[in-house]
Amino acid sequence: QGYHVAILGATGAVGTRIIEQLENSNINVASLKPLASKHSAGKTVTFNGQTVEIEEATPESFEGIDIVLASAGGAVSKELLPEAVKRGAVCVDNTSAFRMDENVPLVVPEVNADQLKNHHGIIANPNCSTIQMMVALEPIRRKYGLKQIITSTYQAASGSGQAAIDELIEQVKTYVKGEEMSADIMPVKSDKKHFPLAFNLLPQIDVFEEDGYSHEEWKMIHETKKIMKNDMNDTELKVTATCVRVPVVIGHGESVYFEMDNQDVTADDIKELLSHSPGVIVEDNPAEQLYPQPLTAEGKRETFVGRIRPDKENPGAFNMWIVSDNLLKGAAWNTVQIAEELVKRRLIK
Ligand code: 11C
Repeated sequence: QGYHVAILGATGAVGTRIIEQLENSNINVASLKPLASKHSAGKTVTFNGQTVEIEEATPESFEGIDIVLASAGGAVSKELLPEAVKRGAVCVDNTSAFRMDENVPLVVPEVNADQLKNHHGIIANPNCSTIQMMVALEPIRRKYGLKQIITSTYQAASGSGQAAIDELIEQVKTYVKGEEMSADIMPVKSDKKHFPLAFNLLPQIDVFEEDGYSHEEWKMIHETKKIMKNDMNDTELKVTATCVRVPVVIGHGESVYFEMDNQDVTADDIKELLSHSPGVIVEDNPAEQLYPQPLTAEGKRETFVGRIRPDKENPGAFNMWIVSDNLLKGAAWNTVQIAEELVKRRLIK
């Protein structure tokens, strides 16, 4: 008994963490099939102490598979996940390929696990910076209603994958030697120009849209609206974002300004609410210099919040600082957590 699970994109920064999170999940795994491009076929991964060989991903790879956890890029998901669904598998996709499809639930389990029942074979995992903001803000929206969110993000290099981390480390070494840094990957590998991230800030994550917003900013706005709309009875939520890449390896930070419908809420009310909210840890004590940091969030599944304080000018508005491990809650753990929920709710054949 147990589930036959395929990992699509088993060699990447997220794929390797999906395997680790699956080992530490409550899913009974009967077999694990790591899949990747032809280039990685024949390499191995370790799962529950066993060495398992990586196979090249093809449509036939999904015969007999119950669950697919995918993180091999949008184009691969678009091509292969419908093939997996045709063969009876349920897929949790970490890419942006299907997120805005109205037949695809976009799920953060702490927020909208009830949407899983509407799946047609594919469930989308939101963008990392969206996920952590939803975990922290949904309890506030539910209890007090939300009118507006304005966020500025401080996003780690690992959001762009292992090659971006390697480039950042190399730039740091070059800089301290007093030599000129080179850049080929950041901010966006496929874009025209590249700039060093080390000792720098890049206000570009993903490509720019025609309206001047980056695609990462677009995702934060539209994914937030899709996720928070599910059982929403409050007024139309306004969302805007500025996304910045910072020279941090793991852990996205977000400065979030939010306005509630309720104007009588205090900082203590919000701290109390969040300290009992699923997946949230409050680290907020300025007197003790206690606040969330990427280095202390790394390797954890939770979302950390702090610096919770009322805005001085606008009643019902607050500022807050949110940090989470973008590769875990932002990607691998949220993906495996969705699979756990699917199993718990008997939504996998
Ligand atoms: C970044 N948020 O930090 C991106 C990475 O849509 O899943 C995740 C991209 C996505 O670059």
